[in-house]
Amino acid sequence: MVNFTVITLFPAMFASSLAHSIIKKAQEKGILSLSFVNPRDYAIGRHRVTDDYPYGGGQGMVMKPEPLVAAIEAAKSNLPHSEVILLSPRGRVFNQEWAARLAKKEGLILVCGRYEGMDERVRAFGDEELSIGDYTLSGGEPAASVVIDAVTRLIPGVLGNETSAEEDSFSEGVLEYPQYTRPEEFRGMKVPEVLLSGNHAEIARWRRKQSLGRTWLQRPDLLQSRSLSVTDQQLLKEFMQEYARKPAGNG
Ligand code: 4FV
Repeated sequence: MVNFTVITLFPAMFASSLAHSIIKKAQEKGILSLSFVNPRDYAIGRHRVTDDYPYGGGQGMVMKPEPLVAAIEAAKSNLPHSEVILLSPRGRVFNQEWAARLAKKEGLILVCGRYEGMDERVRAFGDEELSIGDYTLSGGEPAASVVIDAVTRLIPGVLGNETSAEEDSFSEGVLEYPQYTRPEEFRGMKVPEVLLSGNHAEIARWRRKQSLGRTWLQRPDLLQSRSLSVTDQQLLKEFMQEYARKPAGNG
């Protein structure tokens, strides 16, 4: 069971994105819980402000530390062993391995920034800082949805047999093999013969070769960070030779 608590000024943003598909089913199965804490409920004063001008001047506004930290502490009081994750472009970039680690946690508190970001002192109340990529969002909420989706898929009991996390891209550090379904021919493009052969050993071999080959073509960085078995090296060599023989333009 994973309990997500999202600290956000805009809980309504999650209403639609998390009310469908596997997230909804996981909640119904009691494998996942989702709750929201709004820093505005911890803001003081008539206007309950949660942001203010940056010391030292500059564009935009900064999220005030008091409402944010009060919200984090309220969330922790419900689930003391929770891990507090600050969503920000300064964090380490999220990946499948990190998602798998978080799927084993009991409690995850996701803190969403807004405006130009959070007061630096809020970082003292975070366990980790997570970025979903090197670009700037208008708020941490989309990043929180990404984390919740990627982690939920890896919680045991969430995915039925129609999809298995083991075969996910990146679950093994390589890209997924190409997938095909009916019709056998579409706009002159045929399904590879081997997939129609029923020869499961040949199909598995073709799929492994495609995964390695496409990783070599599209994400060579993923191959650099791992050593390949002799079989995989042979399959990749075969893919490279076939690829080199292909007339340019139909990769
Ligand atoms: C972000 C990211 C991100 C920065 C300022 C929200 C924005 C605003 N979060 N991965 N990339 N956050 O751009 O996680 O507060």
